[in-house]
Amino acid sequence: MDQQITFHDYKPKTLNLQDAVIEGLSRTPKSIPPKFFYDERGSALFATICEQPEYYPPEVEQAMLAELAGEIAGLTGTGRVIFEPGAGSAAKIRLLLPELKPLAYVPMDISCAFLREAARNLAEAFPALPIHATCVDFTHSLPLPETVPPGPRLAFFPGSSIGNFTPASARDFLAMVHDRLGPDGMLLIGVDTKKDPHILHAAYNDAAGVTAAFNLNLLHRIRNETGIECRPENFEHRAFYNPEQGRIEMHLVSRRAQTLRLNGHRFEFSEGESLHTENSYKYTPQEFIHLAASAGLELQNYWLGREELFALYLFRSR
Ligand code: AVI
Repeated sequence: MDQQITFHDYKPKTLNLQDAVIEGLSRTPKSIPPKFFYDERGSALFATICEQPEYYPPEVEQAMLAELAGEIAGLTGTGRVIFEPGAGSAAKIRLLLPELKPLAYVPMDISCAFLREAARNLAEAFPALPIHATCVDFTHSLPLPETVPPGPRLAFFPGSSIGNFTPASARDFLAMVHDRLGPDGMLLIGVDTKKDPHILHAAYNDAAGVTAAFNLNLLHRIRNETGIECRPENFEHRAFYNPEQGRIEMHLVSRRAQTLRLNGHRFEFSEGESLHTENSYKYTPQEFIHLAASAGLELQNYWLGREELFALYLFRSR
């Protein structure tokens, strides 16, 4: 089975948590980038978020992929090279493979160990699929290894991960995808829609408290990995929809005045002061189609899922 998989390590730089913490806590307002959520416990908590009834995106998107796979294949044709930035467990692509019948699949992920395991599991389920597992920080580059055969390309970027970029960096990322697509390339992307703020609020404030635990885990991680003097119980989870910005914001709010100390640095928090941990932008179809057009992508088709909760877009490179 292993001849079916080639593995390519582009040695993504390990993220320096301590530098990011010092930099982020020195800012006004204080912030830490959301990529630091995903240590082992954070990734497990995110998987549990995806099972919460209030967090609709995974369920709606999966139903759409399963239902639309044949229609999507009718538009893309078969025999493409599919690459998936941030493929993770490569679960969603399974819904498309029987219809899209790709020439090769290139999962890209920053976690090499996780990627290897995902590639092995996928190879077991799809023994005829050539897999070129590519360990890379996809936010910086999207290399296609030399072993990848020539052929028209399809980028797959599900899960509304694009929502965690600012609109300006989303445009830059889509432009990088566009450059990788080459002639006749296509992009299939899942994007969360703007909707009733109550639905959004519930999705990021689930009753079981999993999203709160996910957010607070950032402080546990920072404490364990940098040794910062910090009591996570002195912070609380806050997530709300910001209609001016069109985004969910997640914050950790200080329950009291407190000082966090790290390597001779002191970071003062006043009571109620927030540490901004994530933005999750939501787009109307019109807004997203416009954003993608600014990155050179031309709309081929789009679909709205149950109650217009989520959207899938298929673009062609111009
Ligand atoms: C990974 N990303 C698309 C999720 C989102 O909805 O923005 C991360 C998340 N944060 C809290 N819940 C889920």
